[in-house]
Amino acid sequence: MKNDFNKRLLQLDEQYTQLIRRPNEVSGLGNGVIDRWKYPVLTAAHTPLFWRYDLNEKTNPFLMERFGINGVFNAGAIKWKDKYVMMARVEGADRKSFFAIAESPNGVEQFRFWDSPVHMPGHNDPETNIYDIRLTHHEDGYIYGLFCTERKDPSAPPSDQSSAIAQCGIARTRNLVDWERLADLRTPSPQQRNVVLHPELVDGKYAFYTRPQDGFIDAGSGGGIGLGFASSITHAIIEKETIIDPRIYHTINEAKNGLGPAPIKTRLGWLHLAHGVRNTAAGLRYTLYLFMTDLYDLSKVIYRPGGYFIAPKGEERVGDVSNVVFANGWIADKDGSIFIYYASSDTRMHVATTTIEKLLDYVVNTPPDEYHSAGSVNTLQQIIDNNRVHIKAGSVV
Ligand code: M1P
Repeated sequence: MKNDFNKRLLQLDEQYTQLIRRPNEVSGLGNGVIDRWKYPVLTAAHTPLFWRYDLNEKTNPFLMERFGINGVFNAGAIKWKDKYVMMARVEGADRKSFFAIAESPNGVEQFRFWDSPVHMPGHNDPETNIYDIRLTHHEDGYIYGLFCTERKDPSAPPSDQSSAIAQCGIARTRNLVDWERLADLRTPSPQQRNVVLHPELVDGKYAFYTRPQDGFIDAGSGGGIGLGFASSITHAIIEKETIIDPRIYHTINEAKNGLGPAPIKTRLGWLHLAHGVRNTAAGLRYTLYLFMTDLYDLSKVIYRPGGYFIAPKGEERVGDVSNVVFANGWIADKDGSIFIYYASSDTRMHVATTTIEKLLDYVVNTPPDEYHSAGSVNTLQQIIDNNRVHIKAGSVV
């Protein structure tokens, strides 16, 4: 029995170490906008063995998992002490999510979890579940984490054990370890998810991107990504939400949308990464898209490239909630590199890399959606016509 325990422990350790040390590589030629990396950067198997197993042979002679991890996904991200840090949504086999921090030396491989998960303080009205944190290094000096809180809908009848209320929790920290929980955000909307704090004050107020929704799943009358302001962050109240990026019929965001991470400030405007959700016969399909707002008027969208920026591909298409890519974390390095951390199918984390110059080119020069097939054909024909000169000159073929 003793030998078996030790042998299995060695095997598990070897398997884990190989995974954590595995070098990553760019996958294929790509589309010129981003490079996808071959291996997922965080998965359930990246969680430490000492989380999942009781390593005492006396109390766990078969060396079984005692705490199953179902998935690691929807991570916030930040550069912290020269390390690339993700604050991931870790979902246990019991379906409850919590946050845990993993760091990498170069942003694309060797992500390793810190020893303990984040102990996020609660308050008087404890939530059942927390998930999808967005990290904002704010100009006031704090790092804020805005996340979704979920509680059972008190008005649901006893026969309904599914209906829930989603709202936005707010916490702040100076070291990513000790978190101060602030009051949950209050808005005019019955439910909220995908709320993000803007990194700068606007006329002395905190600016929030919201996603008003009527129900837990359905956006309902919630028209898209909203913008609102609050004078206090410790008891943040938004009186009015203005929709800045609406849902639109027969587009990638017809069903719902939501902002991803906090926007990146560029010389042309604020660069936003968001997810859009469309209907299909097989259910909802989540893709990512970019848009840009004015540097001084956050409500004004100045570039809105048509279509999606990243869609689920290959193994990304399959998981707990299939056909989903979702991003709530990216890192902009000082040298202009961008690391986009995206989850696939509510199961695992991936990275795509690019540069700020490429993303600016993408948002400025990608044709906008014309909202009908004839418009798409006109856009395509324009590209073909412009290319004729190159085809004739023989420089392309
Ligand atoms: O399952 C896909 C995503 O669904 C929700 O996102 P949204 O509110 O935009 O539909 C969230 O539960 C998210 O965590 C999840 O990845």
